[in-house]
This record gives sequence, C-alpha cells and structure tokens, in this order.
Amino acid sequence: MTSTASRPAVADGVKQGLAQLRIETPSWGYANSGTRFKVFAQPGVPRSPEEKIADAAVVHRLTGAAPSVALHIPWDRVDDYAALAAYATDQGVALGTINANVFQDDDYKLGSVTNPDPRVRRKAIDHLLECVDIMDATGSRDLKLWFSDGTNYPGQDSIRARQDRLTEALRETYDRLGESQRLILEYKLFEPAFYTTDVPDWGTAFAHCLELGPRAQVCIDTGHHAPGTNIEFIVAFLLRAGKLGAFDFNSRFYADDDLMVGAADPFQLFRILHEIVQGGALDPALGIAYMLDQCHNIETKIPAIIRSVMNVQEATAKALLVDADALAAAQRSGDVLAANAVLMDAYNTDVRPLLAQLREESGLDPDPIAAYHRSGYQQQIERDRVGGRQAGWGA
Ligand code: AOS
Ligand code: ZN
Ligand code: ZN
Repeated sequence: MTSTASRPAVADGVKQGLAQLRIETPSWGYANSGTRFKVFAQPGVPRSPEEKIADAAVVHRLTGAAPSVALHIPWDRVDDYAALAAYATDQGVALGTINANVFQDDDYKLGSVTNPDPRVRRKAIDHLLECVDIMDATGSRDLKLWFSDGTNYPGQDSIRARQDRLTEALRETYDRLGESQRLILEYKLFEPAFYTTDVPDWGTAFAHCLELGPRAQVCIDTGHHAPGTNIEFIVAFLLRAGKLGAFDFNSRFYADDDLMVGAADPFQLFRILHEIVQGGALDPALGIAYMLDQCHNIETKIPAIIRSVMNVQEATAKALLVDADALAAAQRSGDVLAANAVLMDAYNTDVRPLLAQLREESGLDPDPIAAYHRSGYQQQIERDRVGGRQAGWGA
C-alpha cells in the first residue's frame, strides 16, 4: 500500500487535507503534572505563561501544524492579556481556547455552577464571565467549559435541580459571548464525582447546547467515555447536527489517563479521523478546534507533544487515503468485506515516508523529534529555567 500512498495524485490529496489540519496544544501540557499521588517535577519546565507559549511555539516551528496554544485560567493568569497575545504573535503562535477552572477551590466541594449554595454558584458564574472578558483581550474564539460538578452519594442533592442550575449558568455565560465567540461544553463520564456527574455524556452536552443556541457546541474529550464506547459514532452524530465544536485529544487505557493521543489505540484515532474526513470537517471553515488535552507526567514534555501532533497527522493521513469511491461502491452493493477492506487498506498503510516527504516540501525537518533533540532547546531551558511550575493539579 505504500506504493498507493506515494502515487502523485494520492499524495496531493493527502497533502491538501493535511494542510488544513491545525492542532492546538495546551499550555498545561508543558508544565509539571502528575496524578493524585505525585506530581513529578521535570527540569526546564515553564515558570510563566510566556514560557509555556515559547515552548508551544517550538512545537509549531518543528511541526508546522500547531499554530495556537490553549490557555487555562487561573493557571495562566496575567495582568495584561492583550500583551500576552502580542507576545504569542511575536513567537509565531496565537492564543486559542480559554479553558475555565471552576474545580480548584474549597468553595466547589459540592459543585460550582450546580452547587446548592447560590453564593458559590455566583462565584463560579463570575469566573466564567471573567473568562469571556479575557477572550475579548486575547482575541480567542472559544470558551471551553468542563465542570467537575456532580455527587458522590444517592440522595446527596437533587439531580433535576442541578440541571436547572446548570441551565441558568450556561445561559448567563452564553448571553455574555460576543458574536464571533463560542461556548464549548465538555462532558465526562465520572471523576471527580462518582455517583452522578452533571454533564456526564455527549447527549447531555448536546441537549444543553441545542437549548443555548448556534454558538454553543460540544467538545469530545477522547478520554471521557466508558470503555468500549464508539466515539466515532458520536463524532458522526454531532457533525451531522452541526454541534461538534472541539476535540480534546488524548489516549486512555482505563479512565481519563490523559496519555499521548494515538498511543493507546491508534486504530480508534483513525476511525475518528475517518468520520472527520468523510464529513469534510478538516476545513477550518467548519470551526472544529482540534486540541490536545494531555499531561506528560513521566515523559519529556516537548517531544511528547511533538509526537502527539505527529500521531494526529498520521491518523489523518491514513483517513485521507481511504478510497472514498471504492468505499461508497462497496457500501451501496452491500459488500461488507470489501467495504471493511477499503478502510483497513488505508489504516495499514505506512504513511510515515509520505509525511516526511511533505514536511521536506514545506521546508521542515522530515523528523521533527530528531530536529528537536538536535536544536539544543531542551538543554537551554534546563539551564535557564530554575523553579519550573506545576500545571495546577494538587497546587
Ligand atoms: C478534565 O478532565 C478535562 O479533560 C478538562 O478539559 C481539562 O483537563 C482541564 O480543564 C484542564 O484545563
Ligand atoms: Zn478535556
Ligand atoms: Zn479530562
């Protein structure tokens, strides 16, 4: 199949598709992180939002595919967000999605926007509104909301009342958005709440986004599902409904592992990207934000993020190799084996030589990770940055 991939017409199609793919990297992925048991400090990690942006810019320079970085408030709090955006531009990247944080405060023990106490709900909503102010200053399009809200015990609170409170908070936040801004609602099956979660699945997120209006969209974090969930079905459904706003890409073996995307299950990533390609959704005009949401607890962070970008590119290239005509013909004629073979032929193609060639054609090093190791950047940050910061967990 390598010969198919290297045929000029096929290579051109892959090249055009990949040129549309823009992957946003998360500021917190560059900082120290860990589990509930231990945060491992790594040498050279950023001490400020500016240093996280500088690292993101390195990933973009080497891959040519990661032109924006997502911020997290308050982990990336600064006095002057317009100045931070200008700094990012100087570095060659843009500030992307603003991720709100209403989970890291003692007040939120029983929830944030769904808390039974109206004072706590007000505080949480005020933070979401502040995030929109920040978006105005940074020029960010998307506000991403993930709520840790839920309950641990049956009877702890009214499931239905919590939905009412959630609806009120989302409405107030949505109404504050500017014309070109969006609210992106993320769902997660469980954790930190274990009995009920207030936005546990795509159906709940979808229903709230439908009620809010056209600028409310769903975020699929690939790690936020029960084992065996058919994520590509969710992708296809939301795309068809015009409600897929963003991905938080990562890999999971067991729960919300936040491992490198494409590491645990590259076939699942390919199936997801196949739905994206089939739906024409690589086109930036459709507005889907392809973000990473990962932590690199035991591996060196910048090369891990480069690897993750490359993993998404490889899965996308394979999805672009699917022979759409042959697939449609096999599907029409009910030839199950032939249809499946079309997908598997694309998946089993080694696209790495093609991607290396495309990088060289764009003036990039064909091997971005080797280029990073040769660049001396890691040695430089390990020398220069003393006292690197934790991303936020356990702070
Ligand atoms: C939490 O599990 C979610 O994946 C969030 O998207 C994210 O990890 C957190 O909000 C960091 O910004
Ligand atoms: Zn996420
Ligand atoms: Zn998560």
